[in-house]
Amino acid sequence: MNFHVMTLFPEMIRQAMGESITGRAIREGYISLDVVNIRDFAENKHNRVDDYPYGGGAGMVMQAGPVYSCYQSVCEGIRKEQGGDSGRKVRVIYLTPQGKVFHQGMAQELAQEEELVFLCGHYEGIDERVLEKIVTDPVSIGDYVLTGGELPALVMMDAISRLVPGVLNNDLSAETESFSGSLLEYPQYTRPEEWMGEKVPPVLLSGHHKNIAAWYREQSILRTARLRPDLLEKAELTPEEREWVKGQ
Ligand code: 6GU
Repeated sequence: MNFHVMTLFPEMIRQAMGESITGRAIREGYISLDVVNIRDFAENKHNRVDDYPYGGGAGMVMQAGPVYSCYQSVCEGIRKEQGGDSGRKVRVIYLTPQGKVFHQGMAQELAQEEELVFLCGHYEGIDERVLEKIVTDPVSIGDYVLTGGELPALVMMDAISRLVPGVLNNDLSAETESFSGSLLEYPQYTRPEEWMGEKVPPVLLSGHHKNIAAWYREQSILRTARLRPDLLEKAELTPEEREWVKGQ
């Protein structure tokens, strides 16, 4: 997976992606990160990339020219890296509260791509004409307003990275964790066996793997029912499990 990020705050992207699991994945070559500063494509000597909105109104708008030049530079980089045009249309994700709301299924779909380009806006937005020319996927990360697209791009890259083969230590964990099958994770415990008078559930100390697996499943279903009943509707439960959770 090769991520390309167009932003006015390149350090924000590099710093966050350089830490923890994504940082290791980059160093080990499972993912790559190409961050491009839109300001490098400013068309004036003051390096300004925003201007007043036509029609008036509050705030500033990012100009089409620098964003488009930045995009062309990213595309040129991809072509060079691939040794010619792959024929595949690269997906350009524009982070905007007006986009489709990001979810795990979208992360799974995007993780299949070889290249992903993220366009992070700032100020009040970006000139619509360049968005129409280059954006394939407008995406939001939820119904609240942020100051820019950097944090949403980081959220998406984090969620996508962990689905790329090799990024997590075990291929299983990305599968079994929260939201696969739309169930929340079961509670987890580690040493000590008793903490502030609270004991670890005895089944986990039993060494009986079948019982433990059944308890995990039960806890996942219970948690989902209590905390996210909306998820339970589309969850993959057996008819027996559906009947059982009704009685809980
Ligand atoms: Cl993608 N951008 C901004 N600015 N705010 C958001 C968002 C994106 N998703 C939720 N809020």
